[in-house]
Amino acid sequence: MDGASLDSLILELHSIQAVKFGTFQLKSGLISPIYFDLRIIVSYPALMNQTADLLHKCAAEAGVQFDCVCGVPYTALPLATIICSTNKYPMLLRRKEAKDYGTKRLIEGTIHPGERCLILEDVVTSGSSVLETAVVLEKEGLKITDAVVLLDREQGGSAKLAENGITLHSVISVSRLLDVLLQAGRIDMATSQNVERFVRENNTCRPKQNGSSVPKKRCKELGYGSRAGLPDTHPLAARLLKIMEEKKSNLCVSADVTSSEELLELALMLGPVICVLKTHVDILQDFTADVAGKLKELAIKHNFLIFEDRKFADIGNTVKHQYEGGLYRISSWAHIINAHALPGPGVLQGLGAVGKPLGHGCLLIAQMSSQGSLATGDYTQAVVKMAEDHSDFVFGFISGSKISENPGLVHMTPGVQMETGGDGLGQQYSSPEEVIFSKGSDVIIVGRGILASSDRLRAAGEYRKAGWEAYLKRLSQAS
Ligand code: 5BU
Repeated sequence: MDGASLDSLILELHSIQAVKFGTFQLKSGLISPIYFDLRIIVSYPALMNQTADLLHKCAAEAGVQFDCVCGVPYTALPLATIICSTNKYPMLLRRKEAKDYGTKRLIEGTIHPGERCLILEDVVTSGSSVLETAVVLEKEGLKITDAVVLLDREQGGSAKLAENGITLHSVISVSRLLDVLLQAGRIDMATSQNVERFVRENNTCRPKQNGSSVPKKRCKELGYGSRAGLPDTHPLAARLLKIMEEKKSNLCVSADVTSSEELLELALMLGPVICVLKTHVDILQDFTADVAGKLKELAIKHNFLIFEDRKFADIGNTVKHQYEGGLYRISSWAHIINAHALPGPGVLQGLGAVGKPLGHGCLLIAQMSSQGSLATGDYTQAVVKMAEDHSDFVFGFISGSKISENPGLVHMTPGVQMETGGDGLGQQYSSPEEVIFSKGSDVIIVGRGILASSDRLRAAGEYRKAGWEAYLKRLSQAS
């Protein structure tokens, strides 16, 4: 989806106070620092059209197949009307209450049992309103496989729907909304962090207890978007998984260049097609704080995360200084860092003291792509254990394959090229298909496979396509 129209929609929603910050008591009794009142958009016809258009594009880009559309009453009803009228889809109208006279129908419109109905919603928190509507439609013989929502509060709704066989596609995530409003100076950092904390601590989807209702369809493997909504997923992993789902990209480019100008050019050019940009800041000849600032701006503009591949590996006190201070002040611009587990948990205590309050996260290096690496077997297993013990800061691994069954953890794999082989200096390459489909990793990290190409944008497009197709193949084989 076009990032610029998304950002303009977010700013517009904030301008008309459809998004408010303060202290609000929710229906559930919870006190929330953010409130969405999207009912107000009916007073802004241009915004209504823009919103309807983005909802429609969101479903289309996800390749959702459907025969008719039904909005969850009430806010989504006019939006469903615009989408159906503009794109010539039959619509179904859901009543909140059955009439106590006449037909007593809960759904108005012509129902063709067996058809697929797409559900539309304005805001999803727990997913229960979408589920209620799905139940009513299913009673009429309709098939519900997908729902599209304008705003996902990222509090467990998508996981709950996934458990019930419904894939949720969202136009705006709370994390994106906060980024855009922060960047535009509409909110300050404290407000953004307060909302992030609230979202993290008030996840409505808890793991099912034994004996509770059995989901209709248990997915052997959840998609990136559903994993983002799981209660135990670290907020940064959730943000990354959402970006991957939104941009249909599991490509991290390894921007191993030595000039800052080239680094920024790469970020500008490849930003739209990647989920993460990986740096080695210490190979830049001309790094300045200004470069980091510009990189951050590009990350917001093109919705990717920055990963400094610093591989911290010292005692806690030292890594704390290396992360926060020195020439590079890594913690001020990198969302993601990585660390070796070799020093023991102290390395995470030191890094976490700096990174946790900033909402950053760390990947533990569990395996390496280089020939003869000692990070294998028991060492790798011990790294998995260390990650589980520090799940408030560690959100995944650098590894050659999937090494943890926890769907909240992200696996990122370097040493990827279309042509397998090596570089003569120990690097060993696997293909995107091998890494994502056969080995079950989540993100391909590609450096020279893209950088050495005379057309880097085209090469990145090819890696993105190969990585995404391998992921879709994996999902289709699992279900
Ligand atoms: P390449 O050009 O795609 O080979 O670059 C790979 C990048 O990933 C490079 O920046 C390495 O430092 C980085 N890397 C790796 O190749 N293997 C590993 O095990 C780890 C990082 Br950890």
